[in-house]
Amino acid sequence: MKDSTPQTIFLSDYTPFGWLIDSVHLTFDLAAHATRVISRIAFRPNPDAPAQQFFLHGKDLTLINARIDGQDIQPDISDEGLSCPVPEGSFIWEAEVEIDPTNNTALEGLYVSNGMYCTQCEAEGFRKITYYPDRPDVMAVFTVEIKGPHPVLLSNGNPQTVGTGHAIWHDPWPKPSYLFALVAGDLVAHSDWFMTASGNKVDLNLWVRPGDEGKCAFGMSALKRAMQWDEQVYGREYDLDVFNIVAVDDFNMGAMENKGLNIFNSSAVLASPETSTDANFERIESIIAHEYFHNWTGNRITCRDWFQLCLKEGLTVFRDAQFTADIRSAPVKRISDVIDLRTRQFPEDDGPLSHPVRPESFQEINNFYTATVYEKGAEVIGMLKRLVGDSAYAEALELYFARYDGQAITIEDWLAVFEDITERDLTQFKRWYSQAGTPRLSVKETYGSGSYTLTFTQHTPPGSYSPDPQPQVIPIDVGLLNANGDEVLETQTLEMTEATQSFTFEGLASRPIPSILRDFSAPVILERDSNNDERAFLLAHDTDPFNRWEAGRALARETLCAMATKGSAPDTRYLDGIRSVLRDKALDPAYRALMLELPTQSELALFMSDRGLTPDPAAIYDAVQSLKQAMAEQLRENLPTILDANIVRQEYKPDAVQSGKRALYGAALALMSRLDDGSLAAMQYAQADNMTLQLGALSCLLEVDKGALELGAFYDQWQDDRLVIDKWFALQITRATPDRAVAVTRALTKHPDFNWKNPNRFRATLGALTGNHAGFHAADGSGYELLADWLIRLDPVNPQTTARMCTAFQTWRRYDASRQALIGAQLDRIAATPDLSGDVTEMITRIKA
Ligand code: 0A1
Ligand code: ZN
Repeated sequence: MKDSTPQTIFLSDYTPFGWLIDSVHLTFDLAAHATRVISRIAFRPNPDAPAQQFFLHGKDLTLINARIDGQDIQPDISDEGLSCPVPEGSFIWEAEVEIDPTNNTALEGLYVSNGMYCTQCEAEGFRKITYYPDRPDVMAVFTVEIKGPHPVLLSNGNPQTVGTGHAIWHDPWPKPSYLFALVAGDLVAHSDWFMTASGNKVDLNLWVRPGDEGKCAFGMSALKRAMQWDEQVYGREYDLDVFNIVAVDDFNMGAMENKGLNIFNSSAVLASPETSTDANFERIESIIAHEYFHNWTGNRITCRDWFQLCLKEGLTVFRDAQFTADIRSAPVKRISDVIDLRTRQFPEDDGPLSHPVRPESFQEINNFYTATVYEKGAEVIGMLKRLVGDSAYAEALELYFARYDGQAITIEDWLAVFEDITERDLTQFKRWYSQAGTPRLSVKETYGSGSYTLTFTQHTPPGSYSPDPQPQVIPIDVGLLNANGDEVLETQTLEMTEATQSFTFEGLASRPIPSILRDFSAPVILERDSNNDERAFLLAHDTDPFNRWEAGRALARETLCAMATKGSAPDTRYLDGIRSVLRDKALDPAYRALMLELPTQSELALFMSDRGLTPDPAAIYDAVQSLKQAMAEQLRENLPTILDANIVRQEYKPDAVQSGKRALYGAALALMSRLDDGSLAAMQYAQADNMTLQLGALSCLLEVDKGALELGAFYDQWQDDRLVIDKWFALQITRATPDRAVAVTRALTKHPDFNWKNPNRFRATLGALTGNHAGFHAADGSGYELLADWLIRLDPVNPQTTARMCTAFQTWRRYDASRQALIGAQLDRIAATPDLSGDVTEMITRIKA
């Protein structure tokens, strides 16, 4: 169905809604194609709002009847909602609408997935359920009655009456409509309980399809650990008698924090050692924590409008990262987050989709659930904490919860608690929220008679959002080492506020070696003209684990760039340095595994274009392959020992210790496969009793062009497990050589299991192609064409997932003229598609701009 022409909405146009809501009563009579929703809403005038016409959002609804104070009315109905005259004081609104959940393939509003009814209302899905002021600043207490022939009927809050066929739920906490949820189906629960610090017993249920009961234990344990952590670290307790989580197979995102009833993509909650990798377990743990933490940062305190999305998302990502760092390894988590930031956020901030952490205009809010809002939003909070210190941060958060509980607020309100606690002026710091683009930070140094000066210059490339970027406040963590590798200056946070600024350190016996931007203290690109000797020195000696890893990464980037552009040989300083780190048994295996990982090919492409070079995807791919081969040769003598020391013989546990060993084992196995033609990997594949090893071994085999038999056997073994088959789809594409990636993807789109309307399967296939850098950028444009074909096909079914996947084209201006022309042609073809959704129209328009 065609969306109406997209309209641009501006932050500066914010006006409060003219009414407050005292209560909402909803009755759902569930039916596959004709669900009836009856609403009864008590409105009263909002004394703080300007006079306005009464307007309720509503989309794709059939209005059966509407009444005000018991009198039938005939409202004016448009594509976006309805309006009508209303009494001057309080009044009761009643309406009955009909909706068709079965034909709701967009997975927004009320829809059916595998026979189960479920909802997704963030950001603006509630308006597809009934007429309502569907905006986050309208908070209300909901009572929900559900009628339907299902054994399990769930909604937000606490149950009042619950049974097959009928249930009533009451949520005592006022909430915006985007946090509404309803689930009905034939589900089974994995149940447990949690005692809060103040002694309230909370029933915990993880609801799944029959057959998935065996995949719940880990999610439940993660939930309990998150609940305890939020009490201990943030003093936040849970506030209802029950907490329900439901797993659904068809879901556009990872999960959703609906009050008391979180709904999860099954890939983000179901886990077992046989079917899930260590990375899956860790992701599940962090998503469960993330959604749970939203109960305070998002639900109790919510956003005034969608421009403030980072208020809840940046803070909640920051909190879930703290949780993972606390219960696993802090340096490993930090490094993984920076890799992720560079892979997803830096390219976004560097291209046509660049926007500030708090955007000031949008057409479709669903297009702003981005790495900038989430991950850069979390980085901004990390900088704030670094600048004010841990105890001021803790005090500010206490004040935040006390002052704003039950309110819908803005970034200004958030910053106000920091200003009040610290008496700092955060006006300049606020630019992190309003300015787009990644700052480049360059460094010069001078040394003489014991005095050492670092001079920093910051520069943010102008973009359409920020044509004239101003200097930002950048916390730069610095430590100094002497030539023996001893630390002569412990980490200090330098606070840079000017475009160019110098910092001097006195009393040094010799010229130090600086370790700059320790712990990645700010989301910037450090442009340091240091040489590879200095990088090799820091790789060997830096006392900051992040910067030690970063030195290796920088060396890898340099050598790969030289290999790809000049045909240079691999830098021996890199190979020697990596070998020393790898042999250092004092270092955590997970950390050593990260050291063996090479920069992603898209990271290298950004790195090259930052230096004014045009990245050649095929040359980058070849460079990565040769460097991996050189690493394998270099480590030939060491690999057997490393493999032997890191094989896990105990019963499988998805904890940090075991998964770190498996990560190092897997990285070593990949190198070994280049020396033994995959024979050890084949043996490990045959013996594997957990998915980490099974999939890891299969990946090693495919990478050396082996594993055809194993690939077939894997399918036969797992054909009934949809989440494992997603991995089977994705791995073949990820591991395909650039010349075969498009053909492999095309063949898989013809596979009987390619259920393309399921977002997970679509992403496992087309998403995997976009992640195969050289394959997607095949010089003949076939990757672009295949993706465009499928985006055009998916758009009428699921515009939101289609729009997200358009981001694969965002970096197009980086590449050569021929590739730009090929991508441009596909963008034009998508744009010319009749009845293109508003979501995709906005994305394509921005990408082409
Ligand atoms: N708030 C959720 C993510 C989410 C956002 C949008 C959705 O539909 C458009 C669904 C989920 C989170 O941060 O986890
Ligand atoms: Zn979130």
